Amino acid sequence: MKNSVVLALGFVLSGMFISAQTIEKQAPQGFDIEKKEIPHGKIDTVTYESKTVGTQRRALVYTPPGFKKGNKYPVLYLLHGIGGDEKEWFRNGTPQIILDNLYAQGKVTPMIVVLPNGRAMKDDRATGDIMAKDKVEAFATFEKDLLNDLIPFIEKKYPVKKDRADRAIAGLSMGGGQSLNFGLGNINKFAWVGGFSSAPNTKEPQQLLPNPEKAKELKLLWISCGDQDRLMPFSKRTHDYLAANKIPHIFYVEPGGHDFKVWKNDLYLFSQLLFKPVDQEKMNSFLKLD
Ligand code: FER
Repeated sequence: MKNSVVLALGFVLSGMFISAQTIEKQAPQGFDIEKKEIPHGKIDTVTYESKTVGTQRRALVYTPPGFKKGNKYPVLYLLHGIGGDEKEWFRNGTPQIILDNLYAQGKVTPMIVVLPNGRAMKDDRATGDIMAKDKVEAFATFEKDLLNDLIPFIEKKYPVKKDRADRAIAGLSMGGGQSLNFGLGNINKFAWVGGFSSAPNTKEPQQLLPNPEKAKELKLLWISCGDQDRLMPFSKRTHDYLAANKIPHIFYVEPGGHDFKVWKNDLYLFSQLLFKPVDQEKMNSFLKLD
């Protein structure tokens, strides 16, 4: 009896050790440098009708290298921060370069990446006082725009898989809070959820996930934050609640502050986990990856 417990514990610990060893935590040099000689994905600007806002709204859409209309792709909705718009990731985070480079190495499952404007209001530009109440509230309104307007538009216009298992949501800061709020609030719609350096708009854990067991239906729940980021408490309290409720998730405390160096690294790591079989044992061992 005792021997078997020791054996089981040894097995679990060795699994943790192996996982921790094999998980790359920092993108290698050059991961975000454009390489001319490899195939490139394509960025489109799309306009969709938002019944939620009552306007035509814009989003960018990245289709992967080798994209074919005849195939069907999973989709990642990738959300920006409080000072950004649909171009923030594209300009500062260059997901198109990071992903092109990963595709060239066969490291990501082909997916479509949608970069929406998460400030769902008539004037959705990041101008004037970006912290104004109506602008901050518009980040919450975006839940309706995303679910009722943007996702149906993308699913009509692009060849995409429509199961929850083929839909991911992630974002940085305000977009991280949105991803946790919308993703965990709509587990029937999203199976992959990532919050990078999530902002104070992140709901309190009890509100975020009143029934923690439900989160076991997720394929991946990723929470990361730079160790120098003053917004750490919003990630930490979410992690603490998940850990207390034994919900498998990744909590990655990485070197850095509240900036794109961290978020590019997050995208590099997170994108490689998406839309692939999940090893639950491995997930558990990621409980705290730092
Ligand atoms: C705040 C501090 C930071 C806040 C939002 C942020 C709404 C968002 C930062 C970002 O998106 O980079 O108090 O309140």
